[in-house]
Amino acid sequence: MRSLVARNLIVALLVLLGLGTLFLALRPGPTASNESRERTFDIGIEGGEMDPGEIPVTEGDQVTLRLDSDEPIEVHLHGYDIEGAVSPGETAELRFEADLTGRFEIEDHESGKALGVLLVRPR
Ligand SMILES: [Cu+2]
Repeated sequence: MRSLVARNLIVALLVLLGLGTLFLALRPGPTASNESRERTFDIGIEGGEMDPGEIPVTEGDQVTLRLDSDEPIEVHLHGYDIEGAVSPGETAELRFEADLTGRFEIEDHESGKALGVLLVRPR
C-alpha cells in the first residue's frame, strides 16, 4: 500500500517536471517587434538624386546609410540634424538610431537641393 502511494507520488512529480519543461520550452520569448533592428541601405547619388529616393525604417531601428556620390556633396538629414561629407569614389556612412518618427528630408548643402527622404514609421 505504502509503495503504491510512493509510486503515485513519483508519477505525479514526473508529470509536473514534464509540464514545467514544456512550459519553459514553449513560452514566448521577447517579441521581435521590441528589438531594435540593424538596417543598412546602400544609396547611390547621381545628378543630385538618391537611389533609392526613399528610406523606409521603423522607429527604434539602428540605421546605417552607405552613401556613394558622383560628385562631392554635403549630406544633411533634417530632423535628426546629422551631416556628412561624401566624396566621389569613397563610401560615406551615416549611422543613427531612428528615434524620431515622421518624414525627414535628406538635403545636399552644396546645392541646397533635396536628395531624398527618410521615412520613420512608429513601432
Ligand atoms: Cu539641410
